[in-house]
Amino acid sequence: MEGTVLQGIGSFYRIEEEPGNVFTCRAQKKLRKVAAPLPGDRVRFSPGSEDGDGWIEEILPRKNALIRPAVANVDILALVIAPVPEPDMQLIERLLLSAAVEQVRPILIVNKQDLDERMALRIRKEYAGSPLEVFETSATERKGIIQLREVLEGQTACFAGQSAVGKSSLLNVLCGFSLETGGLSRKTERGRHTTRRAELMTAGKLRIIDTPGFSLLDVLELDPAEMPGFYPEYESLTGGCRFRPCMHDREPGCAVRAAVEEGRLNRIRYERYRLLLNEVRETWKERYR
Ligand SMILES: Nc1nc2c(ncn2[C@@H]2O[C@H](COP(=O)(O)OP(=O)(O)OP(=O)(O)O)[C@@H](O)[C@H]2O)c(=O)[nH]1
Ligand SMILES: [Mg+2]
Ligand SMILES: [Zn+2]
Repeated sequence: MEGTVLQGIGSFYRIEEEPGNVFTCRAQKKLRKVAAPLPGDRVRFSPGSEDGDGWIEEILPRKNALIRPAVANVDILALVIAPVPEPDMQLIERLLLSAAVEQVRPILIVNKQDLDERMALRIRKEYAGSPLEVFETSATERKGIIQLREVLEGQTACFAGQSAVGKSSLLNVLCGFSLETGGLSRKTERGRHTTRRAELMTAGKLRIIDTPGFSLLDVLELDPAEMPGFYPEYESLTGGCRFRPCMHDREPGCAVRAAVEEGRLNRIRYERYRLLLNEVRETWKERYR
């Protein structure tokens, strides 16, 4: 049989053969050594005689796969931020880059608009000129939900972001799910990691993967030389740079930096780019030393 992996629980996987027909199977060690099945994966499996008895035989070719969150075959990466907990925008920058590398369309959702509307305005300014789409929502006041539903319909979308930004709350409102939601820890002002595992769920025309919030950072393996290509608004100016190729870092006569100096490109986002470029360089060096 063929089906889609909904969720992995230890060495068990829930696989949907067709809507409503779900099997629990294990993955052979041999297979897990090459690549562990991920939510969103299409797999070939033998269902076994009883539920939990079956085996995954093969992972079918992937369209794409993200490392963090670990999901496969997604069309949209919906990154959720909120005024609280305070966003780690460098983390968002890293996720945006990983989406670009895997050809996943990223969108940014600024949730909890009921608490503070200024954050979304600031973010829009920072990403002006980039292809990133920004949405403003409030899960508690059910605002911005219709606009969000419009882009998600017919797509497989993975929701990701720090713990307690409201990913599960948004999905409850969007899809009529009743996922568990949690508050912030009073001491640390951080999320409590309410969602424990990534899970693919369907509601009408929406296919959504809810994921646990993260607070740890992951590195990204990418040839630094490729990085400017993932910033189309920088790439369009590259013809004016003195050096070819130009990483738009410290090179003299860089047209991108000039645009930042003259206020035509956002400085905050540019500084994030340079910081991330340095991270990517470090990782690359360590790997190929
Ligand atoms: N004021 C306000 N609170 C919200 C909103 N959306 C979610 N919350 C609250 O934020 C807290 C965290 O919500 P969750 O939906 O559990 O967050 P999550 O991103 O799924 O968190 P993890 O599963 O831990 O990754 C809960 O107390 C929600 O009630 C919103 O739009 N406005
Ligand atoms: Mg959650
Ligand atoms: Zn340049």
